[in-house]
Amino acid sequence: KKCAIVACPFSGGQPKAGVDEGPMHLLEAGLVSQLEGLGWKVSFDGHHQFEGISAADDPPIGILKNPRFVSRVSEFVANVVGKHIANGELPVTLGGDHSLAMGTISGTLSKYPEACVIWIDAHTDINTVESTESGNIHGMPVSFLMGLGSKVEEFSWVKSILKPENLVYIGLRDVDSGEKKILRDNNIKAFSMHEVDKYGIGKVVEMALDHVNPDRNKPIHLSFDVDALDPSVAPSTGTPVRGGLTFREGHYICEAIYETGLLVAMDLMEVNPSLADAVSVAQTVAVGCSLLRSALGETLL
Ligand code: DIR
Ligand code: MN
Ligand code: MN
Ligand code: MN
Repeated sequence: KKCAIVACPFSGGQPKAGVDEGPMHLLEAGLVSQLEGLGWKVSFDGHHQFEGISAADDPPIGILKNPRFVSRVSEFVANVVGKHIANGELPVTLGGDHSLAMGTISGTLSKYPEACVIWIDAHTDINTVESTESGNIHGMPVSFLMGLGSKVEEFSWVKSILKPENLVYIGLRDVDSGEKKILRDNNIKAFSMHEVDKYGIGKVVEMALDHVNPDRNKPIHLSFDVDALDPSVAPSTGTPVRGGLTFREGHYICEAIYETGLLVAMDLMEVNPSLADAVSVAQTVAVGCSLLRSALGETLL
């Protein structure tokens, strides 16, 4: 049992400063020793330092903001994650904003092209170059991974091999109209908070796994945006949306995925310790650590 912490202090996929401090806070809260306490051998090679690109050298492409910076960081992260998996380690990537998942999932797919992705988020992050209204690339990584929309030369390193049938969402409640069309057109399975209310989280996770992993034999990449949780549970994040997952629903998802024995990589994204008061920050950081522990095998009994 080996895992590797990939600490990514990166905020270029969205406009709010501070999300780059997420990894430092999660580690200062004792994440490494917490995972060691679950029996993992944990490697942590320090916080990656991403060299910024000046605004003058990174003008928008269309309306995409910081495209070169986002692309280069994600490409770097893809290589790091891919190497850890090749080493037999389970990479645990700490964001940073969710554009990083372009990198982490590329890394996972480089080793396991048939891996499925379970994306836990208030948002679908599947805007294309055509559909994005914000130009914030953290709202777009899934479309790049699937090769949707017109191609951007800067992102040509992304292999775009994620198939729609290998992706499932849980926790959605703020999906742009253009994204809703993309989900329909590509037949992408999604469980919004409506389905969580209707069926309960146990049934939703079972249905999600039945869709992407019917024989329970494919590797799983879990990409968890902390804004999937209700803002009362995880207040310190850049785009909170009310009506989210409870503390237990979030943890149940992680526990159930651990129980499959198929988890090969995990992301914990969008913790922003500069938003909200100190108590809320500590609460959000603690929840981030406990979600990670649940996904790596912590049980209640
Ligand atoms: C919105 C917000 N759909 C966008 N996305 C967010 O900017 O594309 N993702 N907040 O986490
Ligand atoms: Mn700080
Ligand atoms: Mn989100
Ligand atoms: Mn997200």
